[in-house]
Amino acid sequence: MDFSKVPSKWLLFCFFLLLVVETKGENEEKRQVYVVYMGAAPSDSKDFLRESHLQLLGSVLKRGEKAENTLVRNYKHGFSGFAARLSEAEASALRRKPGVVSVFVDPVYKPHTTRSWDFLQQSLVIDSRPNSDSVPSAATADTIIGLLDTGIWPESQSFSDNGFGPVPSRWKGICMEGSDFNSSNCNKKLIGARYYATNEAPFTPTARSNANSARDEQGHGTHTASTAAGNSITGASYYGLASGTAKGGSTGSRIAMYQVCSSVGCPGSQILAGFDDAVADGVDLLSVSLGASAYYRPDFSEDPIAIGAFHAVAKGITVVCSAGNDGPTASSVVNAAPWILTVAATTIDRFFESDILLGGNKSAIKGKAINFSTLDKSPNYPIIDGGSAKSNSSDVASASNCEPGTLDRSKVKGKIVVCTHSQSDSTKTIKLQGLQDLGAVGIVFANDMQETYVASSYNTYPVSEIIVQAASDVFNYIKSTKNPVATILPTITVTNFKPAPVVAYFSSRGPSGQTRNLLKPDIAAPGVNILASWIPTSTGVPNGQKPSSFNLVSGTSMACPHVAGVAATIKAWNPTWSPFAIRSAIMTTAMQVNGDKAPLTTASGSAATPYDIGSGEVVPTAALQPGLVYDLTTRDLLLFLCNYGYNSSKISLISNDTSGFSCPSNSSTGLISDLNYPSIAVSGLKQNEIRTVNRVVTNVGSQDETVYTATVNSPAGLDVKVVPNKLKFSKSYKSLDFQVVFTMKNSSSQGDLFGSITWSDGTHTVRSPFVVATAN
Ligand SMILES: *[C@@H]1O[C@H](CO)[C@@H](O)[C@H](O)[C@H]1NC(C)=O
Ligand SMILES: *[C@@H]1O[C@H](CO)[C@@H](O)[C@H](O)[C@H]1NC(C)=O
Ligand SMILES: *[C@@H]1O[C@H](CO)[C@@H](O)[C@H](O)[C@H]1NC(C)=O
Ligand SMILES: *[C@@H]1O[C@H](CO)[C@@H](O)[C@H](O)[C@H]1NC(C)=O
Ligand SMILES: *[C@@H]1O[C@H](CO)[C@@H](O)[C@H](O)[C@H]1NC(C)=O
Ligand SMILES: *[C@@H]1O[C@H](CO)[C@@H](O)[C@H](O)[C@H]1NC(C)=O
Ligand SMILES: *[C@@H]1O[C@H](CO)[C@@H](O)[C@H](O)[C@H]1NC(C)=O
Ligand SMILES: CC(=O)N[C@H]1CO[C@H](CO)[C@@H](O)[C@@H]1O
Repeated sequence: MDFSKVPSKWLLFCFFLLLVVETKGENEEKRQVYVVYMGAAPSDSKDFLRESHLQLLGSVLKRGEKAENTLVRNYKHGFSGFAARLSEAEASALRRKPGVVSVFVDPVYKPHTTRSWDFLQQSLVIDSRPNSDSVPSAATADTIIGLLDTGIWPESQSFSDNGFGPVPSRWKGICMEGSDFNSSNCNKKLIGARYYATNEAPFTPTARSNANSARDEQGHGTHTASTAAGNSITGASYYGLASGTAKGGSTGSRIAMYQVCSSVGCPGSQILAGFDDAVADGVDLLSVSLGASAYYRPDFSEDPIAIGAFHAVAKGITVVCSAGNDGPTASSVVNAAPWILTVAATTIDRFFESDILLGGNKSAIKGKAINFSTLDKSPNYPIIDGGSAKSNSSDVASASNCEPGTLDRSKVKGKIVVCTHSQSDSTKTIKLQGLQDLGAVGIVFANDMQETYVASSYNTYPVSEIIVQAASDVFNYIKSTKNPVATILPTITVTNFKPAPVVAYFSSRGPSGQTRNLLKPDIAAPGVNILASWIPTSTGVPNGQKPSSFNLVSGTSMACPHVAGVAATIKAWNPTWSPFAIRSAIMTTAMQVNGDKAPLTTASGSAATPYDIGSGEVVPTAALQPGLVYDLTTRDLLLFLCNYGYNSSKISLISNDTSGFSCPSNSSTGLISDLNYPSIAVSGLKQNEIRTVNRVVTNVGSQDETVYTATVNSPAGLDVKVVPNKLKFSKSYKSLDFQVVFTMKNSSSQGDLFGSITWSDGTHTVRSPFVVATAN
């Protein structure tokens, strides 16, 4: 198999499958880690639960084998279950035991940064929240944000506890001792840290750098934690770039880090342990910037994030997750369970420009990238196209792409090389390493995709990235002269860049692969070139400089903690609100226009749809005063599971709140549309068919007596009515029902039709996007 021709996403998928199924079949005795999920934890003794887990495990093992020896860890706070080393036969036997919801091979998830896995060990970057100054400070509110991530760098200024009062007494967490990390690394800001060591390959201490400690050695967790709740730090920059104040979304919140990822990934068994402990420790909110790849989307009952989040939310803990970085492919969104707040990524109005100057004094070609190169400012360096430097044994196409091993050293040494690049190629890091080894002085990547706004960081190596149109100017120049020369200019920070925000090309898209009757993602937030705290690293430090304590990074990973920060502020203002009310406030107050008041667009320039941005770009100030909220209860989620196809017996294992609950006999996937969600999705609507969707809104505004009126924005061919279209709230009528009636009028309108309904009382605007997928 020629791997250079295989799309990298598929390679990643294959790699993933290898991790998962490697040991299957070939040997019944060969064991791997399985997760055994047993639903809600009973309220009684935790010690008893461990005993019963061991007993259950022992019942499938060979006589004489000790259950203790195969148990990896058990879950007993947020939910019940365990992880154990099992053979396939033992796993199947457990699957048939009463009380077991699911048994699945421990999957490996990854942080949602834009870099492919090989990049994670290198450099990634962060950014301060735009315009967060206008958000009232909730410094006295004591919201506790837990993060499941790669760990934390406790010495970062972002986590200093100056000015913080005592740790809230309801906090039950710990600061776990580990290598280079002890209890004095936690303080009144960073109030808890846990890690999950294991001896399972490939996660053994020797295989990972951050063995046995919550200390972050990747940078990702430090970045997300400081974005969610880091202190305000003036004079922050990444080697002079993006300089300003770095500030978390909720500076007054406390932070608890659950290190569930190491350099080799995030095992599901550890993600579950993080959720289990966070629930017991007393976090108010969880920010989870990791997930499965879009090509491996397990059922809710076999997805550690969906399972952990379900039980956290049932306890009133808001769970915010990244949507994934597999866009712009349709239906690539992950973490799409209806109890999760799913976040897409957009750009901010800051951009990093690294221009290319060609010989003969042509005007500079605008490129992007972050470089710390020391090239001359005048175009003194020979520039060639990779294809013309091919080695004798390779073909022009591979050489044009600068695939490793295709270039002739003597032809590229001392030169700037132009490489075409598409998503299916080897990664840019791999290409860069190859060219660096051959002695090239710089690289121009001519991208065939829409990553227009994402500036990758190349540290000390001179790189610029341009889009295909600009590339033709470069290629024409190279052809036009005998000795073409060029240089790559210093990276500059461009502020007030327009348009912004724009949907990040990498952001994963709807519709949800699990159900077309629930709209995902939910919301969009900044996730491109974000500046936030980082671990000190010796790699990529420009000559004569000290390692930066900040970095610029991109990914839905970075968008997620922005929304977690907003959710924490709402929670601080309204401590009794459910996770669903908080999510509703964030979604119904989002904006659908950019800084120029023009509709939000994708990186390719097309109008952004709810499949790209959910209800829109988060507006932190507006989210504090939503007026009305679409609330839910755990029971509504159980009803969702009925409609999704789970039977009553499965649901009664998952939730212990099922007394008197059974699935209605009319349960159907169509009724998922009736879940009281702040957005609406209806699928399979036929010509002339009428579909009615139910909703309930609750007045949370300061006026008890108020009247809201509905307006509808509907696409051509679809008739949409809100009944009634006026809602009169009063002291005794805080919650009111209404219906949205969809009628398909024009059969030539086909596909996914988007629109919105908006309630307004003149002060508040409460908007819900809808999508109607027509029958085909
Ligand atoms: C249900 O499970 C939760 C943990 O998920 C536990 O805290 C609660 O006490 C349980 N309730 C009952 C009635 O067992
Ligand atoms: C924690 O580690 C630091 C530095 O290694 C040391 O100075 C301090 O005494 C340790 N504290 C505890 C409680 O062990
Ligand atoms: C380019 O033009 C500038 C002034 O416009 C001049 O100073 C410089 O020498 C020129 N360089 C070349 C290579 O022609
Ligand atoms: C490639 O082929 C050319 C012409 O056939 C020859 O001169 C050159 O030495 C070859 N280069 C290598 C590295 O084999
Ligand atoms: C419920 O569904 C599970 C599988 O999800 C199945 O094993 C079980 O037999 C079903 N129970 C009933 C009562 O249909
Ligand atoms: C489904 O059945 C329940 C009673 O079990 C009823 O209240 C509800 O109205 C029914 N829904 C529909 C859409 O028929
Ligand atoms: C139906 O929709 C098509 C395309 O959207 C439009 O051209 C046509 O005028 C519509 N017909 C009616 C009767 O509205
Ligand atoms: C941000 C930064 O350091 N950029 C560097 C990029 O490379 C030029 C030289 O080509 C340096 O002068 C810049 O400082």
